[in-house]
Amino acid sequence: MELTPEQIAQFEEDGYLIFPELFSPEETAVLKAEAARVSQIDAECIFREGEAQLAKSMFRLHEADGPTASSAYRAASRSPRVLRVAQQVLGDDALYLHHCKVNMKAAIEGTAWPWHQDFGSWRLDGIARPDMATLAVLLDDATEFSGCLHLLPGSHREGRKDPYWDDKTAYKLWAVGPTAMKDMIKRYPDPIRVDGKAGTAAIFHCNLLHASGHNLSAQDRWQAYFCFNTVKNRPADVEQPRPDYVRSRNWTPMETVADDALLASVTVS
Ligand SMILES: O=C(O)CCC(=O)C(=O)O
Repeated sequence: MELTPEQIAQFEEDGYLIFPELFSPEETAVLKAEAARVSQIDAECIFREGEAQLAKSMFRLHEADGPTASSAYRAASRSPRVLRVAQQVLGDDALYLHHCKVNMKAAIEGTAWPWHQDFGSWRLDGIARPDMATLAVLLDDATEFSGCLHLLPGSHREGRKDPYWDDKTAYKLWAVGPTAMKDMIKRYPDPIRVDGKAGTAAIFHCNLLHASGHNLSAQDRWQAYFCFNTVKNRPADVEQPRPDYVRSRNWTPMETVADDALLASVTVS
């Protein structure tokens, strides 16, 4: 999938692009069913929340091996609609996935992600430059009520903000505190919602501020995330590196597959 020069300029200006219904209902149903299958597995790379211990975040679905491996996610991550888009916004064809995950915000119970920049965590993985972007795919219709993602347009241009360690959430992360966030929200256009039909996707820069609220609705809100880095920006050694499922050491440049590979994966898996 080729972006126009205007779309690339818009990514540089706003820090994101949105693609309504990038994946068809059939493709999205495959990704959703695969996420449901994987969520039943007991694995170190699946984080759970609440009394019912519902899956909140599951990692490493894109690799060919490991307990959470899924041929559908592997195909999706290499699809021209995912990998080729990431190559163009990052201006580099040699990319790998720092990680791939599915965030599952259960109806009524699924909790918030505070305002943060992904590079707040990824820098600590030993990555030198913010030459990274994430492509998110809605696996359910998403609304403000169900806790859709919000992006603060243009906020990536200020670079990284000093984060604090937020351990109040089910999946703990480096977040940006209230003082900096109030200041940023006042100075930038209103946050935009990544909402709409399942299959809709957004790609956003790793310094773009984003957050999402509690799922108050009766519908689950699941989303897949493909977090790309350039091979030449791969992490340097750090003390006590995070596990491979979140800080991948598979730095082989990814190759695109046929655009219908995701649906074909169902028949071969
Ligand atoms: O899934 C969400 O609502 C937000 C997830 C997110 O921002 C993250 O995992 O970094």
